[in-house]
Amino acid sequence: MAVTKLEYKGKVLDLSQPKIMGILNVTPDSFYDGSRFSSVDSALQHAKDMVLAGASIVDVGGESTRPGSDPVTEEEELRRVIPVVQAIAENTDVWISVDTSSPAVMRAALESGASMINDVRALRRPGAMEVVAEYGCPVCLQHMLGEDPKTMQQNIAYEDLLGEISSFLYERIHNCLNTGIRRENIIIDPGFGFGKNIEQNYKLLGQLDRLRSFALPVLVGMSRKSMIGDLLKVNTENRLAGSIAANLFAVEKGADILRVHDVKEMAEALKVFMYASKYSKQKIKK
Ligand code: 7PJ
Repeated sequence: MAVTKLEYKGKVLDLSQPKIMGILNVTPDSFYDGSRFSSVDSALQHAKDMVLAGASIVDVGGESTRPGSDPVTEEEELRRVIPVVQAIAENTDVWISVDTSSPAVMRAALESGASMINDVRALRRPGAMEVVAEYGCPVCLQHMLGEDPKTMQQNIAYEDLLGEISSFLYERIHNCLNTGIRRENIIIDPGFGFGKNIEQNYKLLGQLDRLRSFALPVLVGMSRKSMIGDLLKVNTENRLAGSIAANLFAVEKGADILRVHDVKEMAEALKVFMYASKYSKQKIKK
């Protein structure tokens, strides 16, 4: 049976229609200024703005995973992320996701009101899988070639891109189930830009429907990434139209959650796209 909703502590996230996850970076070094907030008040305000604009999920991240970035200490990540999660949980009803690979940050975030863990390393850090199993929360498992954003763009080679991404996700899902994480709580993400060059990113997008065989919700993160910028030859400020096009294409191919910086524009584009698809003979398959 396909998973079409997420549930945690009485909160439900309906995935019968695609949903928008707004990016909230609490890092000093994210690649796009428009998603970066340094005070708790401004971060909370941006979260509220994204909810009003149509975000169903806010994804709070305190560690930059841009290619080549340096890791932050766990203490620093906790200091950046937890007050923001607390503030959002106290002041809104939105589904809060935390973009982290650290078991300590996961635990503290879940204690502070987060509803979901988003891990670009797919719970590979020792202890991470156990924390998610213990709390029984939803988790997004993302594919990344290797385990380190500092080196993931080196030696990019696949014999069978979609096959290798699927095998990786299959292995992580299997491990999660063995650790006590329920299948209903698993979301998968092929990890655009995480150890993939431009052609590989577009091949992945073009064949995204192959991930449907998992019958699990699919999350995609392409917003303002280099796969858009390199094709259009534009800097991060000028990647909105391209990002929207890529995300709508992903919806057509079965994406359930769109992780984006520009919530209002994405929500409007998605609304028009979904409205037209009501009349299409070829339904967006779930
Ligand atoms: C992703 C992410 C993504 C998921 C980032 C950026 C880099 N989490 N965190 N999927 N990307 N699940 O936003 O450019 O693609 S950070």
